[in-house]
Amino acid sequence: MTLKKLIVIIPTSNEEDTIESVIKQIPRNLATYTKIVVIDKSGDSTPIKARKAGALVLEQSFGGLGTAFRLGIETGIKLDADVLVHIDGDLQYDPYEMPLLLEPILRGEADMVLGRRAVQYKMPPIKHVGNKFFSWFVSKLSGVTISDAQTGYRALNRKALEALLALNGDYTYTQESIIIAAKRSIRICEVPVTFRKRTHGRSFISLFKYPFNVLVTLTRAYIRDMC
Ligand SMILES: Nc1nc2c(ncn2[C@@H]2O[C@H](COP(=O)(O)OP(=O)(O)OP(=O)(O)O)[C@@H](O)[C@H]2O)c(=O)[nH]1
Ligand SMILES: [Mg+2]
Repeated sequence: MTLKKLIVIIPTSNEEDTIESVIKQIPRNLATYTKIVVIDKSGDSTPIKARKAGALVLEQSFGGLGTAFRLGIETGIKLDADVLVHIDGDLQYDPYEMPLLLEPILRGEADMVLGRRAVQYKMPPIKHVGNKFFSWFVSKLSGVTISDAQTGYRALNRKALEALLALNGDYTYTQESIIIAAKRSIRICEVPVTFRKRTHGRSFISLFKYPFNVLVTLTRAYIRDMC
């Protein structure tokens, strides 16, 4: 498959220190046409900087990161994407590595490619344990072996985009998107990517809210798909 239209979605919540670098480092030679869309929920200068760097900015008026992801999926479909890449706006993932995520889709071997954080800084132990637990749990629920279910770097073809319109979670999307995709026969694979320490801004993850919200979302998704 040759890539005609690539849409890159970046969710941001107060990422004014990194958003320009993320946008500028996205390779522009991967498709005939590339559009970068920032889904922003910030009170800082992120949207101004994103527009200056050439992105289309959509302001998110309600909800959390799950809502932002879903808005990104709908936008990708509206803009007629062949492939959509979703990358966090805090520069923890490397935009130059985008071809690694596109390759399995372009070779026709996968519909959704997850950037597995293979080369990475040492995560705080609690995050590391949480990541291992939820990756195991998502693998059990989905029937697909996933080693990094919480990644913020992924590529999706049109078939995967349409399947993920079924997403419901408002708080986050990472684990639910894998369960929904697996239940709809979307071919999922993981490729190793680099993951860096956050150097600016703040994580949205709260150690108390996160596991609770994820468990509720996953249980709902599982029950919905079983019925
Ligand atoms: N539009 C939007 N973006 C969000 C929201 N919450 C977080 N983000 C963005 O989503 C991306 C992922 O959030 P992070 O806080 O980095 O989550 P994380 O990478 O799992 O956690 P850290 O490793 O601690 O950074 C970042 O670009 C955030 O700015 C939200 O409610 N709306
Ligand atoms: Mg982050």
